[in-house]
Amino acid sequence: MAIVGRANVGKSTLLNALLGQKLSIVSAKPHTTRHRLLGVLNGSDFQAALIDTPGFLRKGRDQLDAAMARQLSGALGDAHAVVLAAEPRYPGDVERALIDQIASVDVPALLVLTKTDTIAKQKLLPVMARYAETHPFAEIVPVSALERDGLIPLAEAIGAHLPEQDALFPPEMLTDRTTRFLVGELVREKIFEHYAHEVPYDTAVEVVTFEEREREAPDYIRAVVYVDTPSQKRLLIGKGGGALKEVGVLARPEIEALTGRPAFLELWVKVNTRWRRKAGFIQRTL
Ligand SMILES: Nc1nc2c(ncn2[C@@H]2O[C@H](COP(=O)(O)OP(=O)(O)OP(=O)(O)O)[C@@H](O)[C@H]2O)c(=O)[nH]1
Ligand SMILES: [Mg+2]
Repeated sequence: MAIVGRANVGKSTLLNALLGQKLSIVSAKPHTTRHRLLGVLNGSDFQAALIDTPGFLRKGRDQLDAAMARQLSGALGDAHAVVLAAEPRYPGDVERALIDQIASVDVPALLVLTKTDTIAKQKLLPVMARYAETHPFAEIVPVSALERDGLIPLAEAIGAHLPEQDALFPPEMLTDRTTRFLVGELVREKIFEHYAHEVPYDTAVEVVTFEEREREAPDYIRAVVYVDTPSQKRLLIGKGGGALKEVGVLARPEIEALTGRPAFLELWVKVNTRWRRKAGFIQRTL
């Protein structure tokens, strides 16, 4: 079941809330998620392969945008069912474009109205009514992932609208992504949270070394943070390395929570001019 929607509506937060575990990175800035990411939700009598996707991009400027758009349309094309996530407002052009795509793949679609903690309850009904006119949604479920409100009805709706088939994944499997990838994402999340303007968008992270150690010895992790320009490199590193150090300080406990192991994290910054236009590089880091 692919989770699609406008950028920043809370798709990744929703995936994490449904799984009860942080898997997908989240930030207040749009276009945080660049990849499809599988999260396996095991209900009492169903298993759902939830796919987080990048926010909808109308017109790509470069290869990275194109790759992100492909991740979204690929996930939509493969899905047996779709969750359209939208903020609790009347549908806009992005939602209408996505509804057109959903209608063309002809699979059951749930509408999730996110962030319901941000509006008065009585304002929800007219929004739900307007959406119901745009597409025959199987169900419309209002949710606040932040307050964990509406998640149980949503999980039930997901279970109810999945096609009948055998479970695809062993019950202990949470995702298809490697720990290496998820660690790189956690570093990227901190950069999204803590740097302004284009820096997060011109940043890619690659974990180049991941050495698991014995017992109490911390795992040794080395990640390279790629930026577009020398001035971005200076910004990222900060005075006396302070800014980059802060990224490491924030990312490390989350990495340790993910692996359940102590970690030693070393970050390096490298300039890779115009990497957003380099298909090979994007493929390697996506
Ligand atoms: N108030 C409130 N904020 C939320 C809720 N869910 C998500 N947010 C916030 O919305 C912002 C975007 O959340 P994400 O989960 O990164 O959104 P996304 O749709 O995955 O965004 P992209 O990956 O950029 O497309 C973050 O600042 C979240 O904290 C919610 O239920 N209530
Ligand atoms: Mg996201």
